[in-house]
Order: sequence, then C-alpha cells, then structure tokens
Amino acid sequence: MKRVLSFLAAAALLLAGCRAEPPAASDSADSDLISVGICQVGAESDWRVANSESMKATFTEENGYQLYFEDAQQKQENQFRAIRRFIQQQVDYIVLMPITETGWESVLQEAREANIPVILVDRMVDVEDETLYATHIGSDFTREGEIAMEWLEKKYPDETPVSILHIQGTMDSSAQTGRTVALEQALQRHPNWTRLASLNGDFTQAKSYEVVRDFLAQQPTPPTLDVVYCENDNEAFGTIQALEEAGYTCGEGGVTVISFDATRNGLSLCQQGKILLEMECNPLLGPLVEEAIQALESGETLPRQQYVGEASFTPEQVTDTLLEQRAY
Ligand code: GZL
Repeated sequence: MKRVLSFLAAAALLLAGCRAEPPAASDSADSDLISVGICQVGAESDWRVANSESMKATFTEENGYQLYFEDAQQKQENQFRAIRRFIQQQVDYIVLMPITETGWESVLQEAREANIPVILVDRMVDVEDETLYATHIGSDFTREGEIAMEWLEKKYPDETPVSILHIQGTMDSSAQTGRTVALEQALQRHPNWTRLASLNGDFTQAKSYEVVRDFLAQQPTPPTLDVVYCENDNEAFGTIQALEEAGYTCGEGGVTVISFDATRNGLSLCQQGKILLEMECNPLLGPLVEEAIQALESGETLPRQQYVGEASFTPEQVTDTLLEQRAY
C-alpha cells in the first residue's frame, strides 16, 4: 500500500502545531514510489558512515523509493522523534538502526497502530513482543566476540598471566553487549587472564583516545598491557594513538590489539601489524533491507532474525589487493 503525505494530514499537523514539511514534488498523490523512513544512529564511526552510504545508494528514486533519512546524532530521543515524524508522513516502511536495546515498546507500538512495518537493521532491540518488528538484519555480535576469544586462546594457550584492557562501545547497544559478553565468558574460563579495566569508548576515536590516555595517566606506574580489546575500529584508532604516546608498542612483541568492523582503515593498521586481529562486521546492509521490503511487498513473511556472514583477518591476510577492493 502506497502512502504519501496527504494535504489533509499536513493541514491537521499544522493545526496541531506540529512541524509539517510541505509535501515534496515526489510526494504527489499518484506517487508509485515506496516511501522508506530510515532512522540512523549517527555518524560516530567509519562503519556507520558506510552503513548510511549503503542505505542511501539502495533507496533511490531510480530504484523506486522515496527516502526519508534521519540521523539521530547518537541520541535515542532523536530516534523516537524521527519515527513519529515518519508515522506522520505515513511512510510505507520504517528502517530502524536502534542505538541501544531498551525503551522501544511504545514507539514501535505507535508504528504498528499506523500499520507501518518496522525493519530492524544492525543492532537489536529488547522487546517482549517480537511482532513489533518484521525482521532484524544484522550481525551476531556475541559470535563475533567468541571468534575473537577463540583466536586469543590460541595466542595465549598456557597459564601465563594475561592483562587485558577493555574498550567498550556505546553502552546498552547490542554490539557492545554481545562483544562484552564474549570477553567476560572467556575471562571466566581463564583465571590467569585479568581485565585491568573496562573503559567506555562509545565507538568513537576521540572518546577512546581520551579514556585510554586518562587511564594510563592515573596509574602509579605504566601497567603491563598484553591485550587491548577494542569493540570497534574507531576505538582502536584512538587507543593505539594513546598507547603509542605513552610509549607502548602495538603489535607482535608489544600490545596485542583486537578490533571489530574490519574497515579499510582498520585493515590498514592490521596490515601494518598494529592490530593483530580484525573481526569483520558488515555495514553494507542496504541490499538486504531492500530484499526484505520487496518480500513484504509481495506479502511474504520474513524470518525474525537474518544474520549476515562475516570474516576475520590477521596481518598476513591483509593484502594490498584486499585493501584496494575494500568497499568500506
Ligand atoms: C555494529 C555497529 C557498531 C560498529 C561500530 O554492527 O552497531 O556501531 O561496530 C558502530 O563501528 O559505531
């Protein structure tokens, strides 16, 4: 069913004092475009920028879509406002990249009452009623962390003490909770592994540089650091800068840096040997979301969960060709 912003609805919004954008030319009543409201987390990382670019490249007018794209600047309340705007605009579909897992019931119920299917992308929401969304397309973050821990267990196979600094992503986001759970389960298995601290890097380079710099400055003597577990590449960039400024060497014979996303910049540091394990997290989800929308248009029911395939990289696997061909 095609819905476009009707003149009456716009008038009602104006009378109610809401901000009703006048219908754009392409919102004409006979539009046969499928209108898609995309509610993005922000632009906090290379991964996020690539994810947004994938969505914008997919949902074009040439491909048959009217795209409404909102960047929430990493605030959940902005995501709530964006979804309510999409409902007022009577879009056909809402695509939500939820910044954190909790607090979504009421706004998702409003979308359901407006008969607008919601497709969850990337991170997950924690809701009792799973019918509040049509499907989730994203990564298995706990599995990503488990693969990283399996690699680390091979690197440190014996009972030698291992000191670990943990740089966490945006707290309560499923990317953070999944990757953290995997580390915590490994710490339970290895009493000789010690987590010195968990610092909140919020998936950004600036915050990670700041918290690692301050952590090191607060130590009476420079701590022995065997491993730094960064929950995304931008955290690794900031962390490596702070470590090197403090005199640490990252790589074989120095600090073992583990990172997630496997962006081109992250893989470049891996090729240089500064990141010893890159766990891929695929941001190029636009085509999968379009497949889901086309399936819903055809009346199909979607699986509740659709995980995307991902790889891992160590320095010897990162070739110049791989870097040149990297889409993000
Ligand atoms: C993971 C995604 C995370 C990335 C970060 O799917 O939610 O958010 O790992 C991004 O780079 O900020």
